[in-house]
Amino acid sequence: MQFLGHRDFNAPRVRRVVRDADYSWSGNTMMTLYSGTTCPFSHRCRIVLYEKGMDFQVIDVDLFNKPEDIAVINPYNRVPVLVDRDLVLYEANIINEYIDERFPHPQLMPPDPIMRARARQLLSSFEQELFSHIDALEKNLKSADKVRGHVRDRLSELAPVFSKQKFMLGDEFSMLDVAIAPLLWRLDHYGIELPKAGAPLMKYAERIFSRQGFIDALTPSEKVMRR
Ligand SMILES: N[C@@H](CCC(=O)N[C@@H](CS)C(=O)NCC(=O)O)C(=O)O
Repeated sequence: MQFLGHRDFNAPRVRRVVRDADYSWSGNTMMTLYSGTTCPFSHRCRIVLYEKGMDFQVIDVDLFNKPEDIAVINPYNRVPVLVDRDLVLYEANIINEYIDERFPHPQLMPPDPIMRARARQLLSSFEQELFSHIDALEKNLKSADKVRGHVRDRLSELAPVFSKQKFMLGDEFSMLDVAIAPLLWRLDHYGIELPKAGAPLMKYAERIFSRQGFIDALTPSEKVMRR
């Protein structure tokens, strides 16, 4: 596994496609994210890493030619996977909470236990209501049309919130915004069109898309998903 060196804070991170990589992680001291180049879950983790501005490396995993070694580090054989010395984590939200606690600035989960519990509840609702359908959209399964309608309706319900506030939890960017951003970025790509009433949600989406951390986190394949 290659070490990419220290971060120049003005430069976007180096990203490389790894096919014949050495996936053994012993001895590597840099936090490493194995990330799918078009994977919305990996996208979430990249956003958090870039928002934090600490040292890390991203290894691009080609999901159409997935290295067998991913199954060695994740029994579910999926990305994202985070390796931090002896710690190996999978599940995007778990990875993101770990990064947030390890590098508390800027803090993305609310500091107050009650608000934090609410945030986790909402993260769970996003998974159940929206992200559980990603596979159907990614693979354009038979159910994709029904799913498009479902996702459109759930997002339209959220839209009025953004007439009153800048971000999901108020005026501060948080883990909730990170969690939903990859879906908002992919709406055109998935063929999901919001009704006019969805305009405040799309304004909110643009606020996220203009953040430097969000821009830096995009892979070349993601950049072309939105016109
Ligand atoms: N619930 C998981 C979902 C991860 C997931 O579904 N990853 C997909 C790519 S987006 C994957 O690796 N699929 C296996 C494959 O394509 O072979 C998470 O939050 O990390």
